[in-house]
Amino acid sequence: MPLALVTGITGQDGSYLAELLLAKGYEVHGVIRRASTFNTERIDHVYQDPHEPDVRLHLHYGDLTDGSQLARLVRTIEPDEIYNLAAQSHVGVSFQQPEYTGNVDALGTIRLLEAIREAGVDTRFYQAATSEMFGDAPAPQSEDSPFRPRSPYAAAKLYAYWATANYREAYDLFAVSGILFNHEGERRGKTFVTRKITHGVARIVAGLDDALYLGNLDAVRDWGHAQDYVRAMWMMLQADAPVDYVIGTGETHTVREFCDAAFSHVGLDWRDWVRIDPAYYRPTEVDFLQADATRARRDLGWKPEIGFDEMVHRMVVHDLDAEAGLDLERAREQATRLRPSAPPRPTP
Ligand code: NAP
Ligand code: G4F
Repeated sequence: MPLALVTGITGQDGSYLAELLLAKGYEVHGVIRRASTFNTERIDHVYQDPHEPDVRLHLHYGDLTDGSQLARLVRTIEPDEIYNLAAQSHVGVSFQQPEYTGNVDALGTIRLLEAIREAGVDTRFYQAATSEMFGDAPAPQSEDSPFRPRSPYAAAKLYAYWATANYREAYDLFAVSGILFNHEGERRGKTFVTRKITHGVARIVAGLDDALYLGNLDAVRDWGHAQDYVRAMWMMLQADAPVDYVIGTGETHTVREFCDAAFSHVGLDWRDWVRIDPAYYRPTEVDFLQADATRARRDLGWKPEIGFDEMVHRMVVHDLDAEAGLDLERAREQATRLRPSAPPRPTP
């Protein structure tokens, strides 16, 4: 039975990856942070009581800032594959916590790579790199595009990217970076813009909010569904050789278009409900991300299966149910009775 160690297992991607690996027959070891409240909501449905027989999901306390524990986990578990998904993953927050973001996202990766090197285990390593590293490089961005990071988060992830490449070359480690473009879904954190919007739609329909406050509506992103992207992570570690890959759909939308798609799902005009709060503007913005994932399609045979419209649909339907207890039909009916509280319309 193959063994996988997953950092960031309680996150969006970690939870989907855990499901995928368990379905493929892996024994999965996840690293979780100690918190004063439960932080395992996304993996509760696959959690197994350790006292049951044939348990294949094991959780261990750990933190990317704690190198000695990472070393202990790698040495004792001896995983065949390691997926490093843990990160302070919010670009906006990284401007407020640049030092912490660097400690976790950059140095945390080095701590894990060092743990592997020192333990001498024969393992394959996946690093969660990001399209943010491209910054304002011309679109579409491929593996050959220049890196021009525009945030502390992107700079930290670029450090981790080069560290991964260096350990591959220096120590002959099967270590790869997946340069993943934005991927979303029903489990996306509620402070990322897509989920903030679909969650906001649900709260407005439920009468809990009368406006949704956003920042830059002009940003263009290449949004896919996280379930497709964790499959790409796994495929990269099954390849014959360690190669970095760009993963994305190639299709782009503005934040404004995402608003339109989500609000029109329930028959509302987004311009009546969305307001601009400059607090959400970033000191430097990444304006246009579009993936050229030709290499992944050619070498790995990877392609996305969930399109933009289906993704938005799934997120809106999920949030209407979770937040308002409504199905789409009843939500649309309820939305006809809503009246906007005379908001100033943002510039279209
Ligand atoms: P996410 O939902 O924010 O999950 C981040 C995970 O990292 C959570 O499990 C979190 O634990 C954990 N974590 C944070 N700080 C940690 C620390 N100091 N030590 C140990 N664990 C820590 O992120 P995601 O969307 O699943 O993304 C997964 C990875 O892919 C991240 O590295 C992200 O930067 C990268 N990435 C994401 C995207 C995307 O569009 N989603 C695109 C490219 C790259 P808690 O649950 O306790 O907070
Ligand atoms: O949803 P976002 O916060 O995602 P962002 O910054 O693109 O980063 C995400 O994708 C990266 C891959 O490219 C990952 F590496 C990273 O970990 C993360 O998952 O913001 C998307 C766009 C930005 O241009 C932002 O300025 O939406 C804009 N935006 C407008 N209003 C907003 C808001 N973003 C957030 N979070 N909140 C707003 O109110």
